[in-house]
Amino acid sequence: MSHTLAIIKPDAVASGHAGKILAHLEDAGFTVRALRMTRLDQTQAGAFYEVHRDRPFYGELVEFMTSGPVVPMVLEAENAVPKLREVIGATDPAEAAEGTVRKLYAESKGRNAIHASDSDENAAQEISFFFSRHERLGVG
Ligand code: 3AN
Repeated sequence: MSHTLAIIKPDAVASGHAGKILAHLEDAGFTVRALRMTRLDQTQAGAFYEVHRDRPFYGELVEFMTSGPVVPMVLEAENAVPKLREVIGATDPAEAAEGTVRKLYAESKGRNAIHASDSDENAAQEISFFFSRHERLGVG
């Protein structure tokens, strides 16, 4: 079993889709190992998206991710990272496959409902960013 980090983003929390997205992920075979609702400040969101600092959408991304509550969670499954990327679909909902979380719930490339780690290395880093060892119940 391996682990990945998902974040239900402010657009999906605000539109009342957090519960449906959580159910979707559980139905897809993930076990939730840690979860909370929180609101990121500019410093936290800036640090989380540090790798995108030079991208033209960085400012917009940080502003959006601090605009309301988010729901980060640790998910467990076999091949959790690639499996979750498949379940959430392409970054742009217009290009996301039918039945994926982004196809169902995302509004646009920026307001795209959910984040998922893109490698095992980043998953470990992102899990530690949000959850202490105690909170993730001894996992990872
Ligand atoms: P993914 O979330 O699918 O890994 P990345 O890593 O290319 O996509 O981008 C990270 C985040 O930056 C995306 N989740 C999205 O919210 C935001 N983003 C990506 N491209 C754009 C864009 N062209 N305009 C606004 N936001 C974007």
